[in-house]
Amino acid sequence: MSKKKALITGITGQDGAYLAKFLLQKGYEVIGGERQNASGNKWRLKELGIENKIQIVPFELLEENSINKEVRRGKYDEIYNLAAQSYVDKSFVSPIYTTNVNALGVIRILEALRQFSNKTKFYQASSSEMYGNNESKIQDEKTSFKPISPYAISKLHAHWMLGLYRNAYNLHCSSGILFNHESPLRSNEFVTQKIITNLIKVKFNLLPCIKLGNIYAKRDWGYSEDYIQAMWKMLQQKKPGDFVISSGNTYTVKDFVKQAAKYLGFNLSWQGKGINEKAINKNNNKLVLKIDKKFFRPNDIQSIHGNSNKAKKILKWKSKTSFEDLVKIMCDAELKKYK
Ligand code: NDP
Ligand code: GDR
Repeated sequence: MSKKKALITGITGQDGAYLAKFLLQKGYEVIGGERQNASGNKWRLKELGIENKIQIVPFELLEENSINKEVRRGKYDEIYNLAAQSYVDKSFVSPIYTTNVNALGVIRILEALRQFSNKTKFYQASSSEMYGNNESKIQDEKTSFKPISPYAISKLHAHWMLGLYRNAYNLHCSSGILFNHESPLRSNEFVTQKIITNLIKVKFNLLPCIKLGNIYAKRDWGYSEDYIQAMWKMLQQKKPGDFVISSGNTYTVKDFVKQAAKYLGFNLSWQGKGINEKAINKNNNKLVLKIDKKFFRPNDIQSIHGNSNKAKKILKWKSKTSFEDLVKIMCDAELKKYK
């Protein structure tokens, strides 16, 4: 039997790298889509030792021609669209660009599939951000969406378009509504990696202190390497669908700081309130963390908590890595760089 062939857009990102490794292990031929003006940085693929096992092709979500050409040429069994302007905070600064990439970009792919490759199975990276500050304490596939950022609205536009193409044109399209997932490959502009890299710098006296915004935001954090397996499982189903992928546990950003600080040997004392809140290391009386207004967003999700029972039942998938283990994996990987 010939090898299955998959295109992963956003191959240079966190999930793209882990998914590529996973599909290679499953015997796939993996092609990675890289955007125009790409970061050019393949450090994640190098880190996983797969840089030379993947063919890279141009794939720019802003360019219909680039997408049509590749979808037509590739004759893919599966396409995973992980590419996006994925920063929620940046979407407030660049709402038009974010919408063009995340919403229109997906329609460009769906149109290409409909016209040139309607047997290809398609995965779209949808997001828990689409729920916004919902009344439901726990979110599943039936919960209504109330997006509160340009990023979330762009993702919801794509999500609904995908549903339309599935129903109207019978395309095999599935959406993973993924809750936050992290790893040592996470960009340090996201809060978990920022906390860990900065705490380690503070520990080694390379940074005076760490500055954060809303530390009372609650997130349902899981591990990227667990979550990418659910993407693949979705495309192995006879029937496509939408699936919530989450750990089912929520913690505040402050809990994440506490857990990482404990693992890294800090003995924190929290003082003050609101913008004046800070954390001191009781071992040496030095400031470790303070709040900086600059890192607050115009709108923010206060709490998010996923229910992945559908994925458990149909995909036989569940989140395996605990919050404590996730923090440990990320801290150990960062500490290694200092040895
Ligand atoms: P990353 O930010 O790590 O990766 C994003 C990727 O998209 C990068 O490879 C980037 O390329 C590429 N990209 C950006 N703009 C374009 C463009 N115009 N055309 C083509 N490619 C582009 O994201 P993650 O790996 O964390 O997430 C993967 C997907 O899942 C994203 O769509 C994200 O929105 C979504 N998601 C992520 C969650 C998470 O917690 N990680 C949760 C829910 C959804 P370059 O390297 O050149 O910048
Ligand atoms: P998020 O992740 O916006 O949920 O999007 P991020 O880690 O950026 O923020 C999580 C929460 O932490 C608060 N926060 C800070 N965030 C950042 N980045 N920097 C800070 O200094 C800081 N201080 C507090 C934020 O306000 C927020 O409440 C991620 C991305 O991967 C999206 O692409 C994906 O769709 C969602 O997760 C699910």
